[in-house]
Amino acid sequence: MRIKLMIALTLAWGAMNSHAQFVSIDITPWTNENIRDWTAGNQYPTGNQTLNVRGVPMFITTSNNNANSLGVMVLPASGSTHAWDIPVNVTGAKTLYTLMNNAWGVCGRELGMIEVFGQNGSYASMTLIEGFNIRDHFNGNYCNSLTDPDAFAFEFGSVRLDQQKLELPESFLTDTITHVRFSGVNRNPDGAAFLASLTLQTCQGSNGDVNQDGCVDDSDMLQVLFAFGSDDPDSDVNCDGIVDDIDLLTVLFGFGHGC
Ligand SMILES: [Ca+2]
Ligand SMILES: [Ca+2]
Ligand SMILES: [Ca+2]
Repeated sequence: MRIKLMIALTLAWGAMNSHAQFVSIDITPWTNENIRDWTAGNQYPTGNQTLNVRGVPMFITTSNNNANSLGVMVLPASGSTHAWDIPVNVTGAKTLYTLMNNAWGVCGRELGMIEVFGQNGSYASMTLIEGFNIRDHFNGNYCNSLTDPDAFAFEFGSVRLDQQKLELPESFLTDTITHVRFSGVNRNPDGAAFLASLTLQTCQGSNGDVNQDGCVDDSDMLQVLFAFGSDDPDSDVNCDGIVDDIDLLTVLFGFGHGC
């Protein structure tokens, strides 16, 4: 089984001097359904393309190499918990983004989990709750609400591929993610969750060259000073979510490097 890790083109998304990079994880080997066959599914885009969702590149795939399909991993109707471990080899991750929804759905029910495992023991999880961060794929019957402020309604006519967001603990910045687990139970009408896309955002610490012109000098120091106290990711050298004295010191200690 060949696992493709696609380094999305950072240049195509967002600022050129951002430390953030996106890594799309291709789920093609585990897809088991084509949701373009579901109710109003022909309103979904076809797979094998990258969608821009809130500035995040999300790769969607096909099912059985059918160019007119949108392949997803949907929890099988086994009546018991099913879990997939998706291998990942990404160091320095900051945020995990998914595109998920489900069949049917009763608001408030737990449908499963997304878990993230680091080589050195870092761990994060996101519980999938119907009507909170995941909902029925199709408008009309069942549960159609999305109330998690971190979830984003991403709609195509009357169907949707909503985006979930999981901020990872800081320990992942120095750890390597070994795998992401998608698990849960398929129950009608509670819901059967599916995963359509998985992207990790990483943050690479730097030597203080925040404007990435190859030289650590007064222009980098000024950029960090002007952003001081903010969460400006372009000036947050160590990727801890705030621009503070640690970032400024990194620039000072790196002063003159590469000039
Ligand atoms: Ca519905
Ligand atoms: Ca510079
Ligand atoms: Ca910082």
